[in-house]
Amino acid sequence: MAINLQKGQRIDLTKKTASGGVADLTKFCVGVNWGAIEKEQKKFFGGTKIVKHAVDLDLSCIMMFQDKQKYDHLYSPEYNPSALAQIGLPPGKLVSRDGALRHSGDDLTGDLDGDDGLDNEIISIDLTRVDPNIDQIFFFINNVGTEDFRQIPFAKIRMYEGTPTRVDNVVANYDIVSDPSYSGHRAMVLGKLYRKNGTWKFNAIGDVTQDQNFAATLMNIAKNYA
Ligand SMILES: [Ca+2]
Ligand SMILES: [Ca+2]
Repeated sequence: MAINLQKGQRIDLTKKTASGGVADLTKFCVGVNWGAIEKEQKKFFGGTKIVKHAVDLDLSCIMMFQDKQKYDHLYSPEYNPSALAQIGLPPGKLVSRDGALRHSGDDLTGDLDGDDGLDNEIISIDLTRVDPNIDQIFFFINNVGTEDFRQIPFAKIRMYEGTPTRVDNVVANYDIVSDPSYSGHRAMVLGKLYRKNGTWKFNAIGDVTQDQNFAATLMNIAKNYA
């Protein structure tokens, strides 16, 4: 049974084995599934039509080294590298240096034909490959556009076993548009994987912030959460 995560909830990363035992969950995906906004618009000669409005959410990740001075990152390669350089950030990339985390790529629209049941942006994780000097991995979401989370028809986060195109076993779910307190916000510190006594755990932080773009959220995390 998947856990419905509550804001601030901490979970152990374990799974049931076929023989009924418990094993560490080391390979899984963190995915976000969301929909484009649909609005009914009056037609000139009467009647209505549905107009679709793309929503570009970005799922990003920052991996903090123990010394808290260094980090690795996954964020969209679509971000302008020279604009990033001006604020001291490296260009976007989809694979972590240790090869442990992989991003499926920047989805610019959300589901245009209703919920397809698949996540639009996915980070695949293999905890056994994470650099031993990294002990916190933060996930965060920004909306590139101006809509706040409550205007998006659906936006769900989940942790699951499988691949970007195949969901085998959902470990945890997290609904980010149903919470009224998310109204008026376009950025969220989703949660963190953290290593404690050699074991990885997950904290569903779920803090919405006033950050205007992903770079502000990244710096906010490095300064206030790491
Ligand atoms: Ca995107
Ligand atoms: Ca989808």
